[in-house]
Formats: sequence, C-alpha cells, structure tokens
Amino acid sequence: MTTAVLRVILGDQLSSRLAIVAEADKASDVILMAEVMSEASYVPHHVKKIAFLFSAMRHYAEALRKAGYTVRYVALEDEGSSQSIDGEILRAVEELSPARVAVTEPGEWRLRETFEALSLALPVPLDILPDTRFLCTHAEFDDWAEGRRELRMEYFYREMRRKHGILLEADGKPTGGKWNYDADNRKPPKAGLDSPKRLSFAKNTITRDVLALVKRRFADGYGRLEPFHFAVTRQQALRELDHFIAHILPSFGDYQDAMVKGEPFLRHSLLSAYINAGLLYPLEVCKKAEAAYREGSAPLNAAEGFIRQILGWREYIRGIYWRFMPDYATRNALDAHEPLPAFYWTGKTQMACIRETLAHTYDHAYSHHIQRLMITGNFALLAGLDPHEVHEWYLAVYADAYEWVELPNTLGMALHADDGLLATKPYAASGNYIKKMSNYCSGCAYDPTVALGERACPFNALYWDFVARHKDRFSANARMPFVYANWAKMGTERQESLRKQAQAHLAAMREGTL
Ligand code: FAD
Ligand code: DLZ
Ligand code: SF4
Repeated sequence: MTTAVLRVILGDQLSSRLAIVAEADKASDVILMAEVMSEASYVPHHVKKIAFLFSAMRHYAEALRKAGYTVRYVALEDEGSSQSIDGEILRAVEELSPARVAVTEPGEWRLRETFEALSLALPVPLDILPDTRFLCTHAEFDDWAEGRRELRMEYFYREMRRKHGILLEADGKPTGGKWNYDADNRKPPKAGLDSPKRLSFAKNTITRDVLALVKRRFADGYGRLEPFHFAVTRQQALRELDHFIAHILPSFGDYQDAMVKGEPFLRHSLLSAYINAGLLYPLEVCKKAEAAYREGSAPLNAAEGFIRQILGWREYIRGIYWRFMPDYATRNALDAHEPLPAFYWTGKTQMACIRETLAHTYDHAYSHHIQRLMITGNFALLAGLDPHEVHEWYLAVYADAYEWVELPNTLGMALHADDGLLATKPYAASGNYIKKMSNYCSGCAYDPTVALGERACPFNALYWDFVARHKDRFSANARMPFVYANWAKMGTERQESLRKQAQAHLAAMREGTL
C-alpha cells in the first residue's frame, strides 16, 4: 500500500472529531502516534501524568485500529525510535514515503516551532490543521481582543454564552437574569465537608503494562504512581462526567473555594485532564451542566459557575496564550528572582497549608484551583519566586498541565508577572484568608492570627512585605485602596518589624527550615 497522508496525533489530541482523523482515508492514510522521551521529559512530569497519557494513547490507538485505520504506534521502548516527535515523523516519512504529512496544531508554542522547522526539512508538504476542539478560534479571540483597553474574562464569557446559546433565553438575555452568580458561590467549608465518592476504573492489560513501563523507566520521577484511578478512554471519561453531573455538580458552586484537610477533590469535577487530552469535549460538558439545571437537578449558581470555568476561563486563557506568545513566557513584571524552594518538590515544610496542597499534588497529580492559586501560587507571589521556575513546576506536576493553559494561569493569574493583563489585582492574601477558607491552620506549626515572632504565619509578614515592595505599582489600583490605607495606618515601627520578619521567613525558606 502506498501512503497518501501521514497523519500525526499527539498525546493530548485523542479526539476523533479532529479533522486529522475525521478526514482520514482508511485505505491509504497512516496515523502516527509516538511515546517519546523528548515529550516525557521536557519537564519532570508527574509519573501519573505520564502513565495517564501513555495508557490513553495506547487505548486510543487500539480504538482507531478497531475502527479500520492503519496506525503506526511507536512505544517508548521500541527499537529504532528517535525519541522525539519530529524524529518519528522524519523516520515514518523515510519508511512510508507519504505524499504529505498532516498534524493538528499543538498546544505548546515550542512544538509549533518544531513543526515549522520540520516543514522546511521534510521532502513533502506538512499541513498544520486547526485544533477544532476549542470553542473560540484564534481569529475570533483576536477579533474580540482587538482595540480593547482591557481584556476582561467576564466580557469574553458573555460573548461565548451568546455565541453558543448556553444558559441563554430566547430574547438573548441570560438565564435567571444575571450573567454571573459568583456572589452565591465560594462559601467557606462547613464542618465535615468531604469529597463524595469518586470513580475508579479497573486496570486492563494496557494500563498494567504502562504502569510497569513507567515504574521501570521513570523510577526517580516525581509523584506517586499507584493507586491509579484515572479514566483512560472516552467511554470512561464520559462516566466520570456523568457521575460529576449527577452527584457533585449541585454543590459545585457553594464549595468552589473551600479547602479541607485530607480531601483533595471536594466538589470539583476532576475533568480537566480528560478535556485537555481530547477525551471529552468542552461543549458537551457545558451542555450536560445546562441540562442538569433545566431538569432541576442542579441549581443555577452551580451550573453557571461550572460552565463559566469552561466556556469562559478555559477558552479565554487559551486565547491569551496564543495572542501573546512567545513574549508572554518571558514576562516578569514584578521583577521576582527568588529560586523555587526545594519544598515544592519534597513537600517538607512546616506550613501545613502548603504541605497539604503538595501532598495532594504528589499523590494525585491534582490539586484544585484554590489550592493552586491561593496556596502554592500565593506563596510564590508573596515570596517573589522566579516566574519561570514556578511555571516549570506547575507544568510538571499536574496531570492536566500543558503550556497553553498552565502558563497564563501561573504567570498571569497567580504571579501577576504579566502586569495585570489577565487579572486586575494580584491574588495576594495573608494567613487570614487561608484560615477562613480552610481548616489547615489548626494543625500548623504557625498561627494565622500572628504576624511577628516564633509562631508567626509566614503568609502574614510576606503579604505586607509584598504590599510594601510594590507600593508604586499597586497603590493607585482601584481595587486595593483599603490595603494601602491599612499599611499606612500601621506606622513606621510595625511596618519595619513586618519587613524584617518577612526577611527572616525568606532566610528560613532558603535554609529549608520554613
Ligand atoms: P473544576 O474546578 O471542576 O472546574 C471545571 C473545569 O473548568 C476544569 O476541568 C477546567 O477545564 C476548567 N477550568 C477551571 N478553571 C480554569 C482556569 N483557570 N483555566 C482553564 N480552565 C479552567 N488548568 C488546567 O487545565 N491545566 C493546568 O495546567 C492548570 N494550571 C493552573 C495553574 C495555576 C497556578 C492555577 C491557579 C490554575 C491552573 N489551572 C490549570 C486551572 C484550574 O486550577 C484547573 O483547571 C482545575 O483545578 C482542574 O480541576 P477540575 O477539573 O476539578 O476543575
Ligand atoms: C505530555 C506528553 C507526554 C508525557 N508524553 C507524550 C508522548 O510521549 N507523545 C506525545 O505525542 N505527546 C506526549 N505528551 C503530550 C505533548 O507533550 C503535548 O502534545 C504537547 O505538550 C502539546 O500540548
Ligand atoms: Fe498556612 Fe499560616 Fe495557616 Fe500555617 S498558619 S496553615 S502557614 S496559613
């Protein structure tokens, strides 16, 4: 058989709705998928993330074969592998002599550059097809963004609701009369708030082989490999989605920001890894949430809050990434240069909130949004950690992490390193916020109500030091007048003590004793 088109599918493009598969000619085209070290090690990925993707890739390849496609699947230990995506495309082109090569645009800038360089090296044309799994194209986002002074997610989200007719009435008005029900969400945790039972999927031979492979080849890798509960096929991911909609969505909004010891999942959906890898489609997820509201099984604040995360935040974040890359990755507006402390990897710190978040991260390749933003992210912001080092950490440790989504969330939302392009106000908070939204502080070596001395919660003095350090930048911020009024009210002596205490926390952090 002569190959007409060599069609390449990356590990996070496991979707049969993409043109790369939908337009494939089963008689003459070959689909290429490859497990390669270059992708498995460009950051030190969590071992669960690698196992999830390899197992999902192998299952997807099997499903394609069963559906009649010819698949060239290169496993990690296959002899002759070049261990890179471009190397495997070149090798396949040499062996199969296709008339052309087609790829779907990748989720990371670095691979887009690789494909552009490859197109010059290949003896045949390389087509880069749009990634149609997203609800907003690059051109649509650019049209929306063009000429706006501020790129506010909320306005983008309203456009997306209108465009896709989600939670929209016949007269064009938002369902329930408001676009956003956030005021009804984000309650602190009530006593005994726990995570409803979660699904766990039986491991077949494919997954067991992958777990053995990852154990063998990534023995020193970050994270706990087993138990391994991830869905690895679209059918399983759909079960996870249905379970969430039926049992968890109704209380999603209420406890979106709550944090509870020993409860990594609470009322979150755990769907990001599946949506980002192509196993679920964002629109089907939103439509199921809307249907739950219309059928009366979920309240509007929960359905709207959940839909906003996907139709709003997720699409907006991707728009920001592609509009501002590659310059975006180098931004460091707050001039932060402190190296990432070792405890982000080891979990060894006396700060109970950080320890808890890092334990969830290590065990599950997951922590929920508020832990990412207000615990590990907030600490990095206050301590002035280098945005690039923080970004590489987030890209490595979460099963849902690809640069298009991780970078704007880390560098923009959490670290304000993009100078407020994404968030009007830095997400900086003292120990008081963590005390209010979690039960972490009760088991901590530090006291959230104390700012100075032995038992002082590091988030307190670091918060005020952050406020003082960036006074020129933020004192005119319309959303921060009370902060600077409080700082001024403290008087010089207390201000100096707080700044000294912050330096002591940073010194302890560098010594590994914080
Ligand atoms: P839920 O709380 O159930 O939310 C529902 C869905 O909404 C998610 O599955 C996700 O698809 C979407 N969503 C929610 N918030 C965001 C957001 N801010 N940006 C994009 N999508 C969102 N998300 C990733 O998918 N990959 C990342 O690498 C990633 N890195 C992050 C880094 C930082 C510093 C922060 C603050 C956030 C990051 N997020 C990332 C966003 C968010 O934290 C995760 O999407 C969410 O925690 C995933 O868990 P879940 O599926 O249970 O989400
Ligand atoms: C994350 C990842 C990993 C760990 N391994 C592979 C792989 O071996 N082969 C592959 O095609 N993709 C992998 N991926 C996903 C890619 O890194 C992802 O496609 C890019 O980061 C673009 O989003
Ligand atoms: Fe975190 Fe401070 Fe509370 Fe300890 S006291 S858990 S460091 S907020």
